Amino acid sequence: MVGFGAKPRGTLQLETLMNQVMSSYKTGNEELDRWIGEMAELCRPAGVHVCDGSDREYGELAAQLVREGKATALNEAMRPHSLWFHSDAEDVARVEECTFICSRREEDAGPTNHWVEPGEMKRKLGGLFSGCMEGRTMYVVPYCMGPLGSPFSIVGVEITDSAYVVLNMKWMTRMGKEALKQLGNGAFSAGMHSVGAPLKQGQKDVRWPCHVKERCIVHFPEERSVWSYGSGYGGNALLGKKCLALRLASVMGKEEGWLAEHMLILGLTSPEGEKKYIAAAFPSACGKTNLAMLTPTLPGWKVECVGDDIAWIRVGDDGRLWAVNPEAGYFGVAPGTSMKTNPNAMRTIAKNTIFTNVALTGEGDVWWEGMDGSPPEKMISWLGKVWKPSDGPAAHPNSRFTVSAKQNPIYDPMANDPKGVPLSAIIFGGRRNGVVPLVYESFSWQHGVFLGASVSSESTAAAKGEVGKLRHDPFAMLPFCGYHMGDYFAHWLEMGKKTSADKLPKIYYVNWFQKDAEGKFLWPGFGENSRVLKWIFERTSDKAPAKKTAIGSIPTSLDLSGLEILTEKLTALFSIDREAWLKECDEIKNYFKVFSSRMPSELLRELDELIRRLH
Ligand code: SAT
Ligand code: MN
Repeated sequence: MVGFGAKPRGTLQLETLMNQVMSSYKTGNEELDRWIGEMAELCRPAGVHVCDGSDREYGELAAQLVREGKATALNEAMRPHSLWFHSDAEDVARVEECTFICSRREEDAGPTNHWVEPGEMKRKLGGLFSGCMEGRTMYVVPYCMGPLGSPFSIVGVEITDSAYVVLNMKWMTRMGKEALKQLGNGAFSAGMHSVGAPLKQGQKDVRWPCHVKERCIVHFPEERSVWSYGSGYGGNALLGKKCLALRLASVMGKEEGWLAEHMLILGLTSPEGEKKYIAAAFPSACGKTNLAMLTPTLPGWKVECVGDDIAWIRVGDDGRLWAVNPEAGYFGVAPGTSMKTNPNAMRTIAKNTIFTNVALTGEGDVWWEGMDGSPPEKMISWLGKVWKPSDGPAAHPNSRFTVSAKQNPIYDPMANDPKGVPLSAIIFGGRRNGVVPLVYESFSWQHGVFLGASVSSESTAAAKGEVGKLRHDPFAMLPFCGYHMGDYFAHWLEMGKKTSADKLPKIYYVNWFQKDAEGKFLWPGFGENSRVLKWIFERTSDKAPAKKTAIGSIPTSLDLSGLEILTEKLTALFSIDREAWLKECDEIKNYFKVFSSRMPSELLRELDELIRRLH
């Protein structure tokens, strides 16, 4: 790889570029060439750069950002080939209030999405994007979500005026030439992105250009397109991730009979060498990356990582559910990541990593709250100022690392297999300080779908707004479902009818986050979660004991060898407080009313059954 000191290739001037795009430059796809020309005309960039995805291109763009003062190259000896960015203080998370699903009919977006009539939204976007790239380079980023060569993969093209986005897309997707080859002359999902900060002649650029006042992330599900304006933050700007691989893909999945889910995928191998795959859905910043890369404390058990955020799930020829991770990298939350909590993540991010909004140490390395060791004496906080303890956290709570999955020491050997991996279990979970026990198993697929639909979790820093507030987040998909959530529940029920019950993965609910009266966590979590995974693993072949309770089946014994935990803590972890659960049921009942006539009656019946069992 070329070092960050390398000379950048000059970007072409508009005219040369337009000529090139229109006549000589061919991406190999006629519709794409036409679209690039049309967008260049609309956005009026100073140049166009079609990305090839090479290491050389990455090195040149990185060097350019360093020269412009937009990125800091980290200490080459401590964190080779890595970059530090810190954003505009207002542009640090997803913005759900400015995220829209503009389906033709309002009812198709459903009550949990923001909707604007597509024509009206397009007029607004036309205004926002007109001339929005003046003085900047327009990058064309072809990318593939899913393994190259797989018929199930989806090719997208993101047009962006952010070189930071290009660098992130390199690690998060299969990007550039390979994606164009996969595309051929086929159809692609179009994603337009601009930070919304045109540069007038002679004007000096800012470090993190954005236009937060006019931020909007807009999806047109019928056209499979996305328009994102005003933000450079990952979830808003890396359009292959939440926008395409979840919001648009969920719509495609509904139409074509598959699922696009906010789930990690892990492979779990027993001491006897038997391997099973598990997918798990948790809301953002609730530990998906940690679970996906877990180091078991139970001897002989091994976890390997297929993905940490998104799963596409289909019924395979054998009738089992097969899952693919459409991404190629991790966009993980940094704070709390350490050699103790997630050594595999720490090893993964040892080099070739982009850090955003963490703190920068005096030695030119990175730091965040919850990292090993005490804070370094000298640090620049994520705000770009010399840090003092009285300033609050040195790293933003939603600060992130971006890194290729290939660097993960426990990258699963099947992670690139076009078929995916067969699922034995699906887990749902949220961040709940009480009520929900450590783990329980659903009685059936339909009951499992009810569990997914009833997920509630405390809000985190991954989205703008208050942190720690309990909200319903069905299937951890509330911010990511591209259509009516009632129809989504029905689609999950339908998926269960596509195959026989014995082929379906078993469904579980876990809660690592219960607290005692003093606010301390009852369960140690992290590597100790392997004890719960072992129980699930053995349950899927009917080898572990369980007892039926009103809410589901719970373990009668959990492997606690080598773990010191007080009996009263264990009792609390599995206690089912009838009154609290009846209150929970009231909550769920109220919430389900939001979906009115599109709420599947099966799930209402599941709720009635649960109430009956609790009584
Ligand atoms: O910001 S992202 O949407 O990319 C990550 C997350 O919130 O899950
Ligand atoms: Mn996520």
